[in-house]
Amino acid sequence: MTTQFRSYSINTSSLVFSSFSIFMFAFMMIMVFTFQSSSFGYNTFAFAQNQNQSSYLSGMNFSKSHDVYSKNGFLNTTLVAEYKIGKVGNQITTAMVYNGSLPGPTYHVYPGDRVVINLVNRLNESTNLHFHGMHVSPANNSDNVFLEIAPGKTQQYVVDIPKNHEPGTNWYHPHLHRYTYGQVSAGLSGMFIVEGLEKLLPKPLQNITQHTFAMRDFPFDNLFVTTHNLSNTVASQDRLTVNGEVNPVVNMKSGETQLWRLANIGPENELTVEFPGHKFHVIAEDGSPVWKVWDNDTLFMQSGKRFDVLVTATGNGTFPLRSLNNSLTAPYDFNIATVKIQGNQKAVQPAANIIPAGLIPKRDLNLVNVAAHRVLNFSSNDRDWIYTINNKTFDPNRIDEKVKLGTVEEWKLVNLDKHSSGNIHPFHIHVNDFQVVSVNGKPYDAHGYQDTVNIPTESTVIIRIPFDDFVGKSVYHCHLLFHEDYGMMHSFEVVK
Ligand SMILES: [Cu+2]
Repeated sequence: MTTQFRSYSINTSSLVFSSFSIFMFAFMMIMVFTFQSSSFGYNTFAFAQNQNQSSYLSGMNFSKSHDVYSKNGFLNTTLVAEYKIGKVGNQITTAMVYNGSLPGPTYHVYPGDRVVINLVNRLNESTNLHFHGMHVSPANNSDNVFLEIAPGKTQQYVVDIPKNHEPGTNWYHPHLHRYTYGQVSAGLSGMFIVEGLEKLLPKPLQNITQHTFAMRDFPFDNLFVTTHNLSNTVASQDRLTVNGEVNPVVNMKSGETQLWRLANIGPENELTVEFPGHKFHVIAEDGSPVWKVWDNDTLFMQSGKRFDVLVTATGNGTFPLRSLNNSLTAPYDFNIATVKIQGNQKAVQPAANIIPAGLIPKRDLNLVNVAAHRVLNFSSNDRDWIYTINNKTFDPNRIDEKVKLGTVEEWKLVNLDKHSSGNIHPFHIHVNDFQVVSVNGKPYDAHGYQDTVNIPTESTVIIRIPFDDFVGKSVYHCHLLFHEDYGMMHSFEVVK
């Protein structure tokens, strides 16, 4: 049930222990107690009875994630980032949460919508917001990760979703350099779903039952949440949660086909997802519907990765949805969820007859002119916590790559780290999806576009990126958020 944190060698001198944060945490705890004791008439007595802190705290919890839908082309909402104490599994923990829930609210939007989110920062540190996988403007108060929202401040985000935006599963999380790993680890992430994917399926599947699996490792210890002092977490354990729960139950009827939106919205751990005896039919990757539906027994999902899959229940009984042993962060299998398949009286059409060959026309970037070739070398210095692209750590005031709007570029992504380091680097670029062209010199038969691709150790991945629609400054980076915070991020600017 537990997975282990990726271990970093400890270098305490590179982190300043924040006594101010400890003070704020103590202050917050007092406020929480004061608020709770005044909210019940009989609470003075109850408080006196509950002198044991853990029994008192056991009454508190995170809320369930709410579904928030846009209406008539508009979604106007408030997102409050704050601290909260609650339970993950049976363990009490302090988290950073959006609107009190774990994970944050799930937003359901449609192509053409205007999304207005008032982000209220009630943390004791700065934060901001990124919409991972969305093809939207990176400028001004849209998907702009260069904004910094100070403690106590509110920032209005306005995100205009293009009318031709693809339906699929995306997500949101803080993206402030140096704070991203700590804040996402502590609980800040949520789902952002562009509706309409099932409309691209054959008629019999258009009213299909859907489940979202917002998967993330959790919790860190309480001290980490307020101080981000990593030396506290190196030897600790975490648990995988799905929609805030440990090993939840999913019900299916035998023969039924469901649409599962699988998303790794955690800070760094990889999952190798398997549903024994069943195949995943992938209909969208990273929020992009595929031109070629493919199936596999397992799906490798690094931080940030999404797969929308069709699954047809076979047999009858209880089956684990699990993550397989990987040598990096979880050297053993563990459950993600438990699937209960019940016998179905009604005959259900076998899935093989209705699963489509593809959802969209193929747009092969192998066939287009390439305007520029670039090489990006990723390398790690684990001892000093320095992670670089082309030997440079992130500098928000430097533009690393200048790109012309309306062109397609070919980028060669090279992971210089040795196999023995275990340092894979999941590459992610904002705003613009890409097609993988080759892996280690071998042509890659892409099924569609993606926004995150793993660069294994001692490996080269070549991608082609169309820079359509949006000018402005944005970033690409390694999606192991620890690597990102310690330098492995660069900026690019799209110009006319
Ligand atoms: Cu990395």
